[in-house]
This record gives sequence, C-alpha cells and structure tokens, in this order.
Amino acid sequence: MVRIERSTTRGHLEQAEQAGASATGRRDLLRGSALSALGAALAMAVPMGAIPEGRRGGAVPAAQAQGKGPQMLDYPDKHKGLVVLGDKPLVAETPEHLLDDDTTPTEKFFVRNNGGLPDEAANADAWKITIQGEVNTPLSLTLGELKQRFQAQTHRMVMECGGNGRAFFAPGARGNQWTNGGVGCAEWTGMKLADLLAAAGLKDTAKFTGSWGTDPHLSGDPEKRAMSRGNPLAKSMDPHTMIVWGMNGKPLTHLHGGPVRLIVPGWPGSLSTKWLSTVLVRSTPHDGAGMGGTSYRVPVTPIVPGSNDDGKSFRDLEAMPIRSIVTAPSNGTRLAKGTRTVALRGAAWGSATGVARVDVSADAGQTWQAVAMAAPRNPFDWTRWTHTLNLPSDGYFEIWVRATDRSGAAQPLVATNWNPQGYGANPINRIAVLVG
Ligand SMILES: Nc1nc2c(c(=O)[nH]1)N[C@H]1C(S)=C(S)[C@@H](COP(=O)(O)O)O[C@H]1N2
Ligand SMILES: [Mo]
Repeated sequence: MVRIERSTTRGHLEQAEQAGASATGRRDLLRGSALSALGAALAMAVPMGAIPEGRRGGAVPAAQAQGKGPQMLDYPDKHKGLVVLGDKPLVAETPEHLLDDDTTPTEKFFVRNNGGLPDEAANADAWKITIQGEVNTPLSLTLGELKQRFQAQTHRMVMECGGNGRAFFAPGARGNQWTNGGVGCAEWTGMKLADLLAAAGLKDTAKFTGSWGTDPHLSGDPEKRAMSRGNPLAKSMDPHTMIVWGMNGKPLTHLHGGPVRLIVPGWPGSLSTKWLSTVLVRSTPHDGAGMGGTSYRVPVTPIVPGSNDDGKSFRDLEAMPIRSIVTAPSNGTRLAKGTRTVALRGAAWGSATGVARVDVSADAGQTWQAVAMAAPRNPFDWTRWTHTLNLPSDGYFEIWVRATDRSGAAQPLVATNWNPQGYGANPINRIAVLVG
C-alpha cells in the first residue's frame, strides 16, 4: 500500500535515498536550512491536504510524483495510517493526528522491532519468565502463576522510542527516521516488576537489571540476540515499572510483545522488553546487545554535530526529554475562508520532572500563549492540552507548540545535543493551516 501523503517531506527523503545520496547529501536537500526546508514542505502540505485523495497524484509536483510517497502500514489489526519506517525489521510510526485519542488505541500504537517476530505462544498462560542473578532464590514462573500470585495494576503511561525525533537532527543520524510518532500512551495491565524482584529476594550486590525477549536476531544466528537492555535497579523498583500482559483492556498482542513484556515508562522504549523471557539481576551495568558505545547513549558534554565518537564518555539515556505535539487539527488542514479561531488539541510528555507548561505560537515564536492542560493520571501519563487560537486574517499560518518541564527546560526550536545514533531530539512541533 503506497500512497502520496499530504506532507511531501518524506517524498524528498525517499528520493534522496534512492539516488544513493549520503546522509549529508540528504541533509543538503532536506535540511540544509532546517527552517526553509520545513517551510517549503509545509507550504506544499496545505494545498495537497485539501485535494481529494484520489486526485492527489495530479497535484503533486512532477519531481515528487515520480518518487515514492511514504509507505503506509498494512498489517492485521493495525491502523492503515501508520507510516512504515522500515520493514526488516518492521518499524512504523504514528502521525501526530492519529495521536489525538486520550488513550492511544492499540491499532494506532507505533511498532518498533529490532529483530524478527518470535513464534506466537500457543498457550499464553504457560509462557515462562525466569529471574536469576543476584537474587536469593532464582525463579521460573509461568504467566498464569504471575497472574495468580501477584497483585495486578493498570496504569496509562507513555512509551516512547529513544530515537523519536531522530529525523530532525542535522546532519542526519543513522537509523529509523522517526519524526514525532515513535510514541503512544496506552493503558497497561500487569504487575510491578519490583514485586517479582522481592519474591526472588535481592542480594546486597543487586544494583542493575537486564532483560531478554525471545525474538530472533535478523541474521537467523541463534547465538545472537536482537535486543537486550538494562537499567539501574532503582528504575526497576519504581512501582510504575511493570511486567505487562494487558494493553488497553485486552490481552497484549503478539506484535506489541505478547503474551508478556516489560514497560519501563518515561525512559527509552527499548528498555520495555517485548516477549519477556529472562530478567537478570546484576552487580554491574548490563552488557546486552543494546548497551554500551553509542547505543541509547548521549554525550555528557555536547559534541560537534556529525563528528565521530565511540561513545566511551557518553551516558545512558534515561528519562526522555520534554516534548509536545499538536494532534488536531492535522498538519495541512484547510479552514473555511473567514475562520478566525481554531480549536487546538495536543499532548505533552517526558522529562524526569514532568510537564510544567505548554505554549503555542501563531507568529513564529514572537509571542506565546499558555494552553489549558488536563491533569495526568500518574507521573508517566501524558498531559492532554487544549487551546482556542485566534487567527488575525485569512491566509497561511504555522502553529508552533512548545512544552517546558518543571526544571525550566523547554523544547528547543531545532534538535540539539546531536549524537551519532540520534537519540533524544525534541524540537518544537509545528503544523500549518490555510484559512480560505
Ligand atoms: N524483545 C524485544 N523487545 C523490544 C524491542 C525489540 O526489538 N525486541 N524493541 C524495543 C524498542 S526499541 C521499542 S521503542 C519498543 C517498541 O514497542 P512497540 O513495538 O510495542 O511499540 O519495544 C522495545 N522492546
Ligand atoms: Mo526504540
């Protein structure tokens, strides 16, 4: 299923890649001047958004009509509006306008696999999880036993890929080119990981945890693991860090790690191990396939964009940075001539301290207006916000949104803290509307 999308940014991107352009070449095409490139993409987005889908091809500038548009996901039980960023392994992001629900429906939830899909469990309750390492009593329990033995809990919490926003880095960073859609906020049902750790009994030497799922490495080599990540024990003991078997009131689906996964909220999504089989309690930091070097690590002291660095002096990315998006209207919306107010909706999340405020601007950041925010249900829930924005006239407007956390850190206008694998980019989100 291949379609031309409203925004033509991705059309350019794919063409550049097809032409064998380097990351730098693509940067010149797309982001040589981040502002002018974005402006150009948005300017084209507006008229195209107003054209009936079947006729869009004719309205696409010739150069783009020849290129491929973004590939839309065609997968059982997933929304057809998700954008495929990679198919081996399968990676798909959720466009901002599909994140307009207070709770992200499973069909709209982004997908990030690093390896293949493991075989589906014939009997979910017979699935085994082993806990070993620096514990008094290593345990191997089935999912059925976990459900019986431990107190269940449900929390609505954000899970966000560590690379969300990567596409905004200049020069481009290697990896899936997430824009803002490597994120979702679902209701997760399961138990506290801390309860399982307590049942096994932590030794004094327990300082970190690591975890593995059962997904095969893409090479097919059974000795290699697709992914394995870990974090300091304190995060594993957080009552919101969960072993999860339910998503949005239904059994966790295979694609999202069913029958059972970890959810380590607020930190890179990669820690939320899908198809969870083993938790290892360690005295030293975990050294799995997704650890060390430049993997999920960011500079302590900012480095020159595009420079080579082995990441030895980097730190593991922990809390994801503050971020906000406009979820309605969608980018490229055309409003009737004479419209002078627009009802905005959106979401904000991230940061270790939480969302303090969200502001919008209709004049390219010269003035900002505070929006109304709904109280999040817990520290890892997102903040839904609304605002009625006045527009001075007919014509073209960009609407910018910026969140600020409780430490005073605000989203930058452009991606900062460049790092080789492109983690933690959180520039402001912009949409374009055309009145008349
Ligand atoms: N076993 C396993 N767990 C995994 C991954 C993986 O490839 N294998 N990907 C991780 C990454 S990078 C992210 S962002 C989230 C994505 O979860 P989702 O596909 O349910 O959205 O799962 C994490 N858990
Ligand atoms: Mo991720």
